Amino acid sequence: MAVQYRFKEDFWWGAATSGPQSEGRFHKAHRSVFDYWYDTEPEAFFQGVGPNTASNFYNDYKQDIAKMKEIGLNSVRTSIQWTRLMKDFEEGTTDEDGVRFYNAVIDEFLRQGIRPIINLHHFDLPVELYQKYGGWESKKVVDLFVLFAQKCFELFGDRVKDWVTFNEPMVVVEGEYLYQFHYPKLVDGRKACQVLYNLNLASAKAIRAFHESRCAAEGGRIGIVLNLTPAYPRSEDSADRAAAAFAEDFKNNSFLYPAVKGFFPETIVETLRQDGVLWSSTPEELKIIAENTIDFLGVNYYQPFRAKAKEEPFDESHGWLPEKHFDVYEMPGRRMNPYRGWEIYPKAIYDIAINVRDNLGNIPWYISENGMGVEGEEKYRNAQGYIEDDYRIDFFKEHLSWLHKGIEEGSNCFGFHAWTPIDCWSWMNAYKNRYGFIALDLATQEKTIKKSGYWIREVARNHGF
Ligand code: BGP
Repeated sequence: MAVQYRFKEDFWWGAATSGPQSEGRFHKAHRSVFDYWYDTEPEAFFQGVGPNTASNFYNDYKQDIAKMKEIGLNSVRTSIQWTRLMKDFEEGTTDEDGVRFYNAVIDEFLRQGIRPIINLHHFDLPVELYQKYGGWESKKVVDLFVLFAQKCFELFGDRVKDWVTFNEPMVVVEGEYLYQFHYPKLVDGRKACQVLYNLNLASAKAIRAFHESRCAAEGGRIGIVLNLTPAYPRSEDSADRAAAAFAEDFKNNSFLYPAVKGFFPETIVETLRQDGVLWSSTPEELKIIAENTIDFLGVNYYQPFRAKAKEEPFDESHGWLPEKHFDVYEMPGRRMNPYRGWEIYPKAIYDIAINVRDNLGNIPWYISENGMGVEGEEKYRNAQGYIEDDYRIDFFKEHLSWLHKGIEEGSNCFGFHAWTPIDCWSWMNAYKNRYGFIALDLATQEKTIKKSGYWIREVARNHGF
């Protein structure tokens, strides 16, 4: 096969999932905020389906990993659930079955020759830490997270070489404290900003613990996974550009800068101070953030963000929101994924690559999630029994060709992970939109490879497409 877009031989071809979205709740002693939310308000979830069974990875991990191997993935990211691993969050004791399970999973990945990338937090805060301390609003919880992280490094760091502190911490800020799509569904700008700061602090403290552990000495690395939504202005007009610049700094750089450069964007600190919503910090904490930056960056890219200057003055009566400084711009004619309601704009991946090269010290990075969620895929199942998801293959090809261009121009990108290996449960949307290379039949738990799964196998084999 002629390869037009060739990637280097050791490029990561893989996919990402998370503990809460794949394992199911079997044998879990504690509840995460999502488990709790489902138990108390099941109707909030698409068709009333919660995280209880998910895609049954807890029981099926051997078969699932074998399938990931079959489609040629050389690396896979998943997460360790805080609520599964720990017996007592404050004493730092671990649950026997949790330790057994994650050991078995990691060993199975390695036995199949798949590199496991282990993430420590994928929206799954233990609900008792929310009820007792206010969750990420509290610096006590920051330290309890570090205790959990240390346990993970101790238990699994002999085999896991690539660690991630947080998946999409901005989604915690936005979903829980601004736009009400994650429990506790608050609208509280001041708390949102404190949580944003505390998550950055928690990541830096976990990175410090990692660098002090033997994992780092033995060649391990630690990073963070951020959902980057490059912000584009409606026009070149200075007011539109200023609006987009604020959105870029708030949505992307308020995690990217601390993680990579060790400090917050000055404009954000200044604006939040003027707005009276700046977080509380101490010089010691800022020093920890400055001194403990990431070894590599994961970028989840799904959609761009488009901003325009405010047309009406911001209504302060409901409290502060970042929208005080920009309006969302719905660009006419933009390409949309109609199922998820997200814009499709593959070139942004190139813009991210160039931004990393030019403004972030060309740190080693990879695409840690990219994908297309589609509803009702069963109708594309063919006579041979597999789903013909050509739209997904085209989506990946477009994104990969822009990524390839960025790499050709010197961006230090070492891999591409799709969301997700096997159709999995997705928060409020449950199983509405499917993303996997492998289809899940919810009724029978049968898992069948889609056309995109056979395609990615060829891509991995040929180092390109
Ligand atoms: C990312 C999350 C994933 C996954 C994905 C798809 O933001 O890291 O957990 O859910 O998005 O999004 P959704 O499931 O909302 O369609």
